[in-house]
Amino acid sequence: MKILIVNPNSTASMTAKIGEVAARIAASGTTIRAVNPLDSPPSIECYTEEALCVPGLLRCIRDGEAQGYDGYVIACFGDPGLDSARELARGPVIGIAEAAMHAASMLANSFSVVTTLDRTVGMAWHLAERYGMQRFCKNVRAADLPVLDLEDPTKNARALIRDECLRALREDRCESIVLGCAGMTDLCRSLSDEIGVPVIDGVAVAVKLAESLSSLGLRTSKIGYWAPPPAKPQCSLVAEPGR
Ligand code: 2AL
Repeated sequence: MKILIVNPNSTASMTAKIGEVAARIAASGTTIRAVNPLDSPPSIECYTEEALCVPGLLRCIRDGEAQGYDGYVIACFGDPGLDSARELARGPVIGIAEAAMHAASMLANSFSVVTTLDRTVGMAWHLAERYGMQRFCKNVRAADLPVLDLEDPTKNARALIRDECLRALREDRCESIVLGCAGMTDLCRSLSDEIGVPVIDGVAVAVKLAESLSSLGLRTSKIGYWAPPPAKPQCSLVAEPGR
């Protein structure tokens, strides 16, 4: 079984961290590879950056199909390009926000999302609505932390996130926490131990979901909504940059 994780931002240290955490939790027969486009924004913190990352992300999925991957994870909390990726892939494609929110709804009666910058709060609410999760989502809170501060040990990211999680438990009365960025993946276990409620990292859940759906022989349906995109002249969705 081969699972390809695509971090759609171009920060290689974050991709490596995501790949290490995923390899630790994957089953022994599963090969994990984590990649990122070279030409996408270094972090994705608004809708424009989401749109800019999608062509590179789709090229990663296209290449994954040529290399015979069984399933894919889109490792960015906005789940950018999720429907398009499903049009290109045979195997399951899982977004980390949809994975985390669904898992949270099965582990607790409610969750709050702890995300990075304030401007991503509305984006996470939009996702909760899209996935039918408003009934479980008590709040979306920003730790006021740029995504790339998660890569900088001097920025005290873990303490800021922990404090926001504790405020969520106190003020929102939520029963679990969803981490709102793929770059938080390495903090999940220790935060869960420290604050005493399930802390859900979408990267881990998405890897296990892609793995289990694929092991059940389940693939993306190709008869309608996620059928392959039609070929159109001068309009290759996945053309190389500059071509
Ligand atoms: C993210 C994420 O997961 N990766 C990234 O670059 N931005 N999400 C976020 N809420 O900031």
